[in-house]
Amino acid sequence: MTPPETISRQTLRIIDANLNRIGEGLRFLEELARLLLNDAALTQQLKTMRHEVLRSDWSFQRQLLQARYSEGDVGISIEVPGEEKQRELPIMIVANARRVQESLRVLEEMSKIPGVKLNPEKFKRARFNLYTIEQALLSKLMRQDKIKRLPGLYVIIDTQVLVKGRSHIDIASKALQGGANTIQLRDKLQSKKELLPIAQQLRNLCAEHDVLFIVNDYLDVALATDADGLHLGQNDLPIAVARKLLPIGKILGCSTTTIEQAIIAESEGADYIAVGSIYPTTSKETAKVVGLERLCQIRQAVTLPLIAIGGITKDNVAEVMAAGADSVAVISTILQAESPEEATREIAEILEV
Ligand code: TZP
Ligand code: MG
Repeated sequence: MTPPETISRQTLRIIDANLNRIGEGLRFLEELARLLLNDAALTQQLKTMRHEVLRSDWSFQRQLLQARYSEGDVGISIEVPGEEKQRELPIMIVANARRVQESLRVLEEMSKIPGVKLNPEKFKRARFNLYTIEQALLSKLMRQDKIKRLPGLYVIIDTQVLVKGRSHIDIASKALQGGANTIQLRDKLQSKKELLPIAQQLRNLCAEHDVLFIVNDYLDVALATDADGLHLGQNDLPIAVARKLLPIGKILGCSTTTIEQAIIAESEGADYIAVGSIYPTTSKETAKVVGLERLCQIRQAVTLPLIAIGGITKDNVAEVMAAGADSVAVISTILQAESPEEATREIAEILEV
């Protein structure tokens, strides 16, 4: 019988150092995903990866600890020119992801040494997974400034609800004067050829006021007008598909009525979730009334910003916010008001308190 092959101390030291580096780097990325980006899905993926990669039996862990000799590590005092002390967040994400990827690659190779009972495939899988997670972290970070501007009053200019004689741009200007911080264009009536110049005008107006402009339903109109984002419902392009097609810095919203839909939207890459209809509404024929209770439940289930929608007025906006909304979306209360500017201001003022 051939004796079991022993692993040299040098091999164990390399494995130990690289496992430590992976754990530290993944923990750093996880903290960013969790506390800075507020992204439950990415946090979960990083946590799972950290646990899977670092998991090993206790006797092997004991061998690694025994072989550890940090004081004698010549690498500690080596500095590379260009390794700055202060760094921007995106550079820190890339740097940490790269360290982990490199260490995963080292372990993949070390696993092939006779006697080492590690699975090279596990490290290879994790490395490829991390390339995708790194891209998702960076793209989320690039949308962060827009996502932070969402809380407040989200006014939807819906062609179908516009009072005759009032134009999209007119109402949008009034809503901006009144304190709206997001404008969405929603249109189920016109051709895209007719809609495009309206969308372009709204986009320019919003840019002048430094307010977000979102297009409902149409990815092509959002792209053509360089809108800040796109809003999709359950019967539109799936969120995961739109995420791939939208430029990295554009935000993506998703309409939901159930907890399951909200969880799926979050996991597929939505940046915010609309929940409704909270109250009865006449603005959307197919709307289901879900109530404040559902809003509370969705608040518990996801970490993304929530926008409550449906039947919202100055009289119920306080209770909607108290139930866990970050913003409220309003159509008829503003579009059909005698003074859209005043109607916007009344709600915006309550939100500021
Ligand atoms: N989605 C759920 S309810 C609704 C939409 C688009 C309509 C909301 O309009 P209003 O007039 O603010 O109730
Ligand atoms: Mg839609």
